[in-house]
Amino acid sequence: MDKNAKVYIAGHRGMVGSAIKRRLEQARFTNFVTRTSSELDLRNQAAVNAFFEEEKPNYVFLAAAKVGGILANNTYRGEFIYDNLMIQNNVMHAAHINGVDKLMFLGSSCIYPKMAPQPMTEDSLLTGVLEPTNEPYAVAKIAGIKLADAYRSQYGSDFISVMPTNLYGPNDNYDLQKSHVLPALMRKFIEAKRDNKTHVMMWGTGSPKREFLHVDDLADACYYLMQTYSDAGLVNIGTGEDLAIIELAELIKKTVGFEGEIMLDTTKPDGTPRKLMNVDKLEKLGWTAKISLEKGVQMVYDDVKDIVWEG
Ligand code: GFB
Repeated sequence: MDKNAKVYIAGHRGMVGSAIKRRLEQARFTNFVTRTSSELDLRNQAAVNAFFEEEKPNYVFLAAAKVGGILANNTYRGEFIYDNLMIQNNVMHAAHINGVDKLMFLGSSCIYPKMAPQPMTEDSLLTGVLEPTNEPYAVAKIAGIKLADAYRSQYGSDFISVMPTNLYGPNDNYDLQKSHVLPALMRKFIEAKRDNKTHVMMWGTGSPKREFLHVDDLADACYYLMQTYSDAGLVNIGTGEDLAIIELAELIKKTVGFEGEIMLDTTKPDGTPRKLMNVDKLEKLGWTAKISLEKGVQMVYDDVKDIVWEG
């Protein structure tokens, strides 16, 4: 990637987009083009076309998406499929029409079947039924992978797709109804310690297993793959290690220094039982994660421990 090239990061204020921007700034890229969602509604095809026509970016990181935790996915099912399909269709088509040099599409580990053999390899895509709580989101992301591949095949577009595992880090969402588990539990333990509560309530049975990647590691992998990888299909981005949600809760509890109990709200869904990425392809391409979960959780705690959340 030429460091003077114009880079469009769609979703630059989100957790993923902002991490990619930080990584590129560290590598001395300076020519960014960004728009907030109020400046440019990526669901609006005419607006997206006009934006690309005006800015003509060389590289695009498509990190804009409607995202959320298990409850948000299951509640706003229409928005999760519609918004994501519109955003990715508009951006990829405009990128094609305006001849961008390269585009990276970011998906999610939930594209794989609920009962995919673990750890999940890239070739388990479309081999089984999806997890119902996030099926609309997963279907949109699968369509994005197929769109990128179809444009590569028909038009020769250099569009690549990467599938991050569950992410955490700076600029995460701490809304307890909409967030993912790691920020939700971090907030719950910090508030419980601050208010001298006797317990923290977590959702589900605590037995599902998840893999967590710090978003700075993800951004490093994205930058690496943007420079080195140009092919159809997808590349998993993860650590290759997972743990049970109850173990994650214990780790956050210890990091925060909360001494009360952990209780389970089993009226809330568990979601998919396990979702561990096979990262052999990524490692063969030459990249491995560097930030351990213990270190990453400590970094998040140091970052947010004094925040007073509302709502
Ligand atoms: O992170 P999370 O919302 O998403 O939940 P998924 C992971 C697990 O943590 C589930 C449990 O088993 C939750 O029941 N959990 C325990 C909690 N306590 C809490 C809590 O306080 N808040 C939350 N949110 N969960 C999402 C998908 O799935 O992950 C998306 O819905 C996407 O499509 C994303 O793939 C990465 O890992 O279950």
